[in-house]
Amino acid sequence: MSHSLPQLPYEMNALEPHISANTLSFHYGKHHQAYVTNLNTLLAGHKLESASLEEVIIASAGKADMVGIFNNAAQVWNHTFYWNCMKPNSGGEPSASFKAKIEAAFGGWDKFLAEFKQAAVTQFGSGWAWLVQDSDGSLKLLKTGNADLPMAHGMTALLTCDVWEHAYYLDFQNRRPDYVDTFLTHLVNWDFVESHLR
Ligand code: MN3
Repeated sequence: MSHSLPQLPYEMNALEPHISANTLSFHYGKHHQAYVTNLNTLLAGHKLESASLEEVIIASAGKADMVGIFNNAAQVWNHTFYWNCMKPNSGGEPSASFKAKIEAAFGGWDKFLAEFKQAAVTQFGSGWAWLVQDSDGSLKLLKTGNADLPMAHGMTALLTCDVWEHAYYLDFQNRRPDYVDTFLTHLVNWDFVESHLR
């Protein structure tokens, strides 16, 4: 099967004034598209050519001869997940039951926000910050470098924030902490996040 760029779940300007249409036009239209194009090129004639995206990610994770396939497949998945982790006119909180789970796991809602921000800001270089559910059901924070993602470590992704510079540089320049604050305060789609709880 050939992989394709999923439709953005909102208009290109829908996240303004927080994330501009200019950022999304490059981030979705150029970067995400390039990962899809590169993946299809790398998989042409490959034994994983007809595998699903998740199957490609799991089969290539940690394999020295499939680094390029893993990086592009994981970035295709990560970006689709990231777009869906946001919605226009957000900025609320999760459902009472999900919020209670987060408060129990992290010692309070504000403590969770602070720890998520800390993970996102301290990921050195390019990568991702995540709220995940581990195999024992517990909620944890994770930061990963480059394309790495929770499913390669047996964890379920609930929420992610892209901290590659291409995600925020046009709108926030070097101010990654302001981008992460804005993401948490105005953009997270908590219904989507909660829908991945097992
Ligand atoms: Mn990105």
